[in-house]
Amino acid sequence: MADFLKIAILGAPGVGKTAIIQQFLWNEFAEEAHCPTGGVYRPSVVLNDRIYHLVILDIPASLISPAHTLERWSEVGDQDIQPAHAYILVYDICCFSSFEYIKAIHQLIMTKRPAGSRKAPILIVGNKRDLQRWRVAPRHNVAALVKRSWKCGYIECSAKYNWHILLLFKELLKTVGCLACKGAHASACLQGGLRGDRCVIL
Ligand SMILES: Nc1nc2c(ncn2[C@@H]2O[C@H](COP(=O)(O)OP(=O)(O)O)[C@@H](O)[C@H]2O)c(=O)[nH]1
Ligand SMILES: [Mg+2]
Repeated sequence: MADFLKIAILGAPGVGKTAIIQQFLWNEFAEEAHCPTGGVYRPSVVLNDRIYHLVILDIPASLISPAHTLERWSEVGDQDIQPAHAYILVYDICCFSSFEYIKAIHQLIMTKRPAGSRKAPILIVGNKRDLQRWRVAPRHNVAALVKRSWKCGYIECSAKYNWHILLLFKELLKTVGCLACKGAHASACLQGGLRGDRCVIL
């Protein structure tokens, strides 16, 4: 049996949204900034003998920013985009304004969420962990705020060094409630799969 999951990745320009996706899909990292147009990716993920077909929306800040509305998500290149099943909000741990940015986006999601609807989980991701000597706030302070006040998951990663990239997608799937077998977390491994739209075994 396969499940379809739409995951929207949001955050200020330059925080590493595209870099995270590229590491996840292709184990690649580019030092230069990616084209800011975003994109839609459709990898398949195998987790505990189940296949999940993901639609990952790399949403450019020009489309959705704290000044915009969530209705504009339908403009992201896929005609039938519905509200996402899960959100990844990325900030740069060295950039305070990028945290303020996702704080506003989080508020926007909460405001636009239809009353009584099943809550799509939101995972907060602090990227650029490799630059942590320049971080603007202690990790435990941010994690506590995000978990206690926002009721969101929190994870830090480095897209540059492919550190915690798999873990963050796995955490997200767990949170979505897709983890059929909760005991099998330690043996995470990535296997090269299909070209282009990859098949990832978590
Ligand atoms: N040092 C470091 N740089 C990163 C990391 N992730 C992304 N970058 C760099 O940050 C810049 C912006 O990345 P990009 O993925 O284009 O950001 P986006 O606008 O959020 O999609 C690029 O120069 C990347 O090389 C990371 O984990 N560590
Ligand atoms: Mg980008």
